[in-house]
Amino acid sequence: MAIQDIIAQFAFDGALQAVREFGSGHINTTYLAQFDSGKAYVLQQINRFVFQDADALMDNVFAVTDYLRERIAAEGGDPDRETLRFIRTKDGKKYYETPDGHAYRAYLFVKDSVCYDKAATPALFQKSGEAFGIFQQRLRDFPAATLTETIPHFHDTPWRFEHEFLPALHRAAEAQRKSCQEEITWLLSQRHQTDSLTKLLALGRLPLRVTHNDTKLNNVLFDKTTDQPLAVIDLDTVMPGSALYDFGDAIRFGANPADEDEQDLGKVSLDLDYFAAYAEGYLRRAGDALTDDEKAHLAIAPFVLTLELALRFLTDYLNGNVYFKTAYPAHNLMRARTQIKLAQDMAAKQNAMQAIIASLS
Ligand code: ADP
Ligand code: GN1
Ligand code: MG
Repeated sequence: MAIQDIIAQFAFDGALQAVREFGSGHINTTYLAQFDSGKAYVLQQINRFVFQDADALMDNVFAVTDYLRERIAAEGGDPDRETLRFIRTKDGKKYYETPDGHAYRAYLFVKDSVCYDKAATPALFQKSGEAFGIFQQRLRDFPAATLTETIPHFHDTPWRFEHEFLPALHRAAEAQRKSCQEEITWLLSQRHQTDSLTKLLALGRLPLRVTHNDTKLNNVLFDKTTDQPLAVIDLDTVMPGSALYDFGDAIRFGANPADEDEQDLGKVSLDLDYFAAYAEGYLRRAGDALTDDEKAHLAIAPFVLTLELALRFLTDYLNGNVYFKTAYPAHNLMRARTQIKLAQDMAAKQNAMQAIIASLS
């Protein structure tokens, strides 16, 4: 179905002027549609391999954004700039399903906004920490039980090890396994580290909260002129989780000066200045939404989340690249390598991270 015909299904303001693909995510396909009313909208094809229950997914994001809009309005903010405004179809549905089963949803494009794949300075990264801290603070009383866990076991690192990585390893052809033997050996040696966060949740030492679960820097919108953080986007994985998942994943992606798929591993490391800047911004804004136990364990989260992503990327490589978008056959292997290098650097800097958190708490 032509993209123009899909756009025509939504209750947009004005007549379509132009549409183009944009964004750099690994999961959804994203379009920007410009209208003669002066408004622009983001149209996204939902990846149904990743999100099997589109109804539950869209119920989640409508519920969370409606809740955030109320909170933002009560604080005197602008809900159309500080969170996503989803647009229903002309017949009132939360997404449009094409006759051949593809699902699309739409929301308002935030004008004069920008997303970064990399923070040029620690100060900018600190602002993304503020954005996720504010997000956590605003959602602290959201009724978690009303949300569906759209991807079960999303940050259940030991589950990903046992039920995804090991089976993929056993299924893979020998040649494929040999091409990443070193990575496999290292990951197998880290099995005992996979449950560092989940065991704390199971013991009740970490509370289950409504969290974002995909806190990459490019999931924060900044104001194009002032560089102030505007909104947290990419809300598909908002589910019950741990604040430590959000903190760890943000550090994993944003405190490494290299790209997630950098081939020169010499460039991959944990930058402690970036770590300190993010932690300061996040803690200041999340404030009393976090418990002392959560704060005390923040420093171990980046390692666990980085180990988890190494497992997920290598699993997808062994499975023949069925989950993440890839540009070449060894793309997921390159991503797994950067994550392993980064996790090793984080392990070496564990005490330094702990000292920074202690100085901020
Ligand atoms: P993905 O799941 O593919 O990562 P995102 O929801 O993160 O999809 O969107 C991809 C990119 O599109 C973002 O990184 C951002 O650059 C841009 N984008 C998404 N939503 C908006 C919005 N409401 N306003 C402006 N830009 C947006
Ligand atoms: C995916 O959609 P995107 O690119 O923001 C993935 C995250 C990974 C990330 C790694 C639903 O996020 O879990 O951390 O890639 N999202 C999903 O870059 O699996
Ligand atoms: Mg994204």
